[in-house]
Amino acid sequence: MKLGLGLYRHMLNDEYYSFAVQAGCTHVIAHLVDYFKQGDANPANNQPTGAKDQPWGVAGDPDRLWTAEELTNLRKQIEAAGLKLEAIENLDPAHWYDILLDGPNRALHIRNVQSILRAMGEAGIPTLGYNFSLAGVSGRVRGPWARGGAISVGMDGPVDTPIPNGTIWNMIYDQNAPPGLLPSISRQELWRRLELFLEEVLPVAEKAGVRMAAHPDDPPMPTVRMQPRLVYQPRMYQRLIDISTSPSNMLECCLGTLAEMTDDDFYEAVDVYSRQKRIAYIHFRNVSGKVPHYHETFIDDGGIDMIRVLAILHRNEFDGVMIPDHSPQMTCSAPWHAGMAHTLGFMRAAIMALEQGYSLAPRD
Ligand SMILES: [Mn+2]
Repeated sequence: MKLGLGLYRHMLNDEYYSFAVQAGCTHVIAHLVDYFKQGDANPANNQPTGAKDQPWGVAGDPDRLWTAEELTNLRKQIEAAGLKLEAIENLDPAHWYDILLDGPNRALHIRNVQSILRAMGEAGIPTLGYNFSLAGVSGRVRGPWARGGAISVGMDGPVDTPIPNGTIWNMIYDQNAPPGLLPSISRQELWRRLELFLEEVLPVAEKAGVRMAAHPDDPPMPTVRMQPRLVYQPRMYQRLIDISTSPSNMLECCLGTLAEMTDDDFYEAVDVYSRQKRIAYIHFRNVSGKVPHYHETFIDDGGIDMIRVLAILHRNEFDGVMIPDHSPQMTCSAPWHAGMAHTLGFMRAAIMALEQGYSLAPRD
């Protein structure tokens, strides 16, 4: 098991790389989408949440794809700092919105994703995290709900406000879109769009040596903002895996999101997916409660026994990267850093204990 740190675009610099190395990380997962651009609801040193039904910000330049050259430079910078670049997390909505919407630019957007996959292969970056969703991460609220009154995020009920035209995946891709709302589609139609997408991009990913890693729907509700979701119960990840046996068809396994789900046994899900060797990397996070009422917690303080999770992953010989995902904001001058350091310290201690063969079996 490898310890990594997820860094947002504005954190991709030497200061943050040093912090990662100092905390015991060997890997970085990089976000290239600028979630914080022109958004007023997101403090830059926290995870993006937006307001409950407000977008994170404006998507990137639709005509500027990430090139092999800039990706190679990023990998080299990260390697110069003593780390490895394991994955790029998330596609920019500007580059693929009509794949999600089945819109007029779909063919162009398929070529966009194929180009990005080839560029990543050329740059030697092994994984692309993605989230096939219309509403994206929306419907979450912030409050002093974690231990000691630390600010965390969560959900306080379903969010059913429809998505306005020009917004997808919780970001604005067209600021001049005509007024109006995105019509609801069926779940069957959304699965069809995902299947078609994977059919067209997985062969390119495989040839480029890049794994596509799917994040489950966060928050995992059957519908969010009047649109269906794909993976909102643990068992639904299997349908995604079964779409293709390609070694590039992988999971970005978000433990917090799985824990927020209402059905199935959480530990069994971790066991089943890690035994199938289809987990590309892991978002390590704890929560209390289930959708539509849950809060993110400190890593040692939620409903999930995170040591038990690590023991399952260790037993199944999971050798991928794990990153802290989110943490509550600790009260100090560097809330993001403190939250990450706390989570990383917990993870490192448990991983060391497991790898050194200490018995971590529960008493009963
Ligand atoms: Mn996650």
